[in-house]
Amino acid sequence: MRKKSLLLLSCLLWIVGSLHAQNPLVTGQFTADPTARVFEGKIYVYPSHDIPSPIEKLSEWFCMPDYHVFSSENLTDWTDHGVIVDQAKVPWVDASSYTMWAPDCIYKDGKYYFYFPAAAGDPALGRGSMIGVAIADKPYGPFIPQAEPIKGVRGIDPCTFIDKDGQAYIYWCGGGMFVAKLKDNLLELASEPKRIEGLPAGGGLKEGPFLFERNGKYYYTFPWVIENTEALVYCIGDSPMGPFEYKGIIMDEWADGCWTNHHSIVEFKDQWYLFYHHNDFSPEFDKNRSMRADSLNFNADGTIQKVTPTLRGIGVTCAKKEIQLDRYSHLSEKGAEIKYLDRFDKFKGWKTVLTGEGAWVQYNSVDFGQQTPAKAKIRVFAERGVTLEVRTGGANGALISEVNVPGHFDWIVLDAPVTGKPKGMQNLWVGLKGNGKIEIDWMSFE
Ligand code: FUB
Repeated sequence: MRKKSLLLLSCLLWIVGSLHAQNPLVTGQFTADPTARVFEGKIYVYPSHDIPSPIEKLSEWFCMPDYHVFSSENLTDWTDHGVIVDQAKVPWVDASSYTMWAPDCIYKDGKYYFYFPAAAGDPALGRGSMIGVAIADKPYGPFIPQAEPIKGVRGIDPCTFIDKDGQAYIYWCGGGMFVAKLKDNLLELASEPKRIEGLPAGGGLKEGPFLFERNGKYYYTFPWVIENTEALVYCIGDSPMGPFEYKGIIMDEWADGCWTNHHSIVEFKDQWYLFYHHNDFSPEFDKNRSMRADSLNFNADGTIQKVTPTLRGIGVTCAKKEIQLDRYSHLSEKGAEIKYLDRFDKFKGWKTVLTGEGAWVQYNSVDFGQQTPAKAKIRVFAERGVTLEVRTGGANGALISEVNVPGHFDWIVLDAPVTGKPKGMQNLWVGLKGNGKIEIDWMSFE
């Protein structure tokens, strides 16, 4: 049911889709701390917005001026709805602080409530980060900010949750991990802040709480520095306010030194997804991050299966689109590498470099639709002539095209006849026939 509907949408929507598809989900700007919600039958993602700092004070730190919201119907094509809240337009926020860290959004009674942290401009409101609310009639705004932050809350990373009985809760961190009940207006605390009980001891910082409910159990999830960088971990409890019992790791710490991770977990069309972030477009500076998503699965006892981060991510790719093979599902052990297309402009993305016999790349879940394509198109760079084999279903799958690439000294887009009859959803495999070296940007079919 889920695969079928995503499959249909993948080719219908590619013409209007405006943004990148695999991991990271968005290119051309940084997008951190993604909170994904399902509103009006679509996924809406509310990330924070890292920028390279225009002010010296924050040149080595987080610099976050505003929020965009992104939506997708098919998990492949993402629409950027633009800026929804800006530090310069919230009455209580210090407009030069660049402190708009991880946000959240929930729906109640026809309104969308967007929660965001920021430093206040007026010291009378308090020092450090406060949490404000902006309200809209639609998930993409326009959002009208409240005049003042929520009283009684100091901290960052708000997460909100409305239980089946209608009671709303807010979670945040700041000198510990806290929860409080919210009043019906979702703008004021209805109880004193309470420290979350049952969290694991030891390690380093815990932050970024995200709570969701499944089968009557409450999952309290958060990033935690167990050793070196933030792992995503979870606890389970019988009440939204805890106590919770630690259950384990959802995603391991980043091995490459990116210090933060920040996530949300959402069910969409019968599949659960983990949204998180990594510094894909900024490998040398881990405060410029990009949001990603991968599928998340549960065991029969309700525990969460560990998620391995992938580049392929989620969603089906229409065969008519530029298929970015460098966001691969599998890569040969020898002779295959992924590199930036332009190391001075990383938003241009990546290329796959295949060197020597037996080098290949596989990209899963490509939707060929019901009409067999007549030709393949491929953007490549090869100084000497090579031949590529294109197959569906892996190295031993059906050969659908052989692409003879002449030697050349610049990137070219080549056409090659499709001799096989690919239809429906396929895993695409591209490998070198014989020896040689080739760089591939993308391929598509028409
Ligand atoms: O994005 C700024 C901060 O980094 C977030 O608020 C934390 O959760 C961490 O991701």
